[in-house]
Amino acid sequence: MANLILHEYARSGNCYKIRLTAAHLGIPIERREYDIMAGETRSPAFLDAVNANGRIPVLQVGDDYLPESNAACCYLADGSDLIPHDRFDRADMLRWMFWEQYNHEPNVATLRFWYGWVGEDNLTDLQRAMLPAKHAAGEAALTLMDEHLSRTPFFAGGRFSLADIALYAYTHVAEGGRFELHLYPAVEAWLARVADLPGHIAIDA
Ligand SMILES: N[C@@H](CCC(=O)N[C@@H](CS)C(=O)NCC(=O)O)C(=O)O
Repeated sequence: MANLILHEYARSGNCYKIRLTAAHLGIPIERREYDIMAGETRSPAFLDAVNANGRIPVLQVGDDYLPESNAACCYLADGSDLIPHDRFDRADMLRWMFWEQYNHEPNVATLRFWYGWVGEDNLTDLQRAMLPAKHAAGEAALTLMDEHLSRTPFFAGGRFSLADIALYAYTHVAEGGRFELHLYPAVEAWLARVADLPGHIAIDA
């Protein structure tokens, strides 16, 4: 495999997904840290060379740059047991990863960021107006996960896959977004199952 560099902000769940995938597969990755609060991913140099979308994570593969956390996880895990070999299960894994980006991350991760990084007193009027809707949408996502996980140990194909990694990243720190995980017992049991797997690593504090 070509030399791998993860352009990241270590406390980001999106960046953690990629490190967790690499840890499970025993793939070494060099890490390059950016201060997103100081706008380091918005500099002309970053926009020009790393990601025109101004965000991390970006997985650098040799001279090529791959933004989007779930795409980077797919690159690393290609051909491994973290991606189901069965055609339907593989598509089902992707279903949960797309769902994570549309229904989960924009609510659960965004509230963690607003409360934990921006600070409640510093939110704009628009962000403050969005709080109830973000909470409701995050709770709906956790409820749907809880219902699914009451019927199956992992998200797709009955076994651990990238879908679990994608969803674990921000769910296990959802309390930072003021979500109450004890309300979702099947989610809590799944979080413990994932954390107990060999190869698991913690997010950077
Ligand atoms: N859909 C993207 C989301 C990337 C994203 O939102 N990155 C955030 C940190 S988690 C970021 O770079 N924020 C800095 C900024 O927007 O300036 C992914 O999954 O990688």
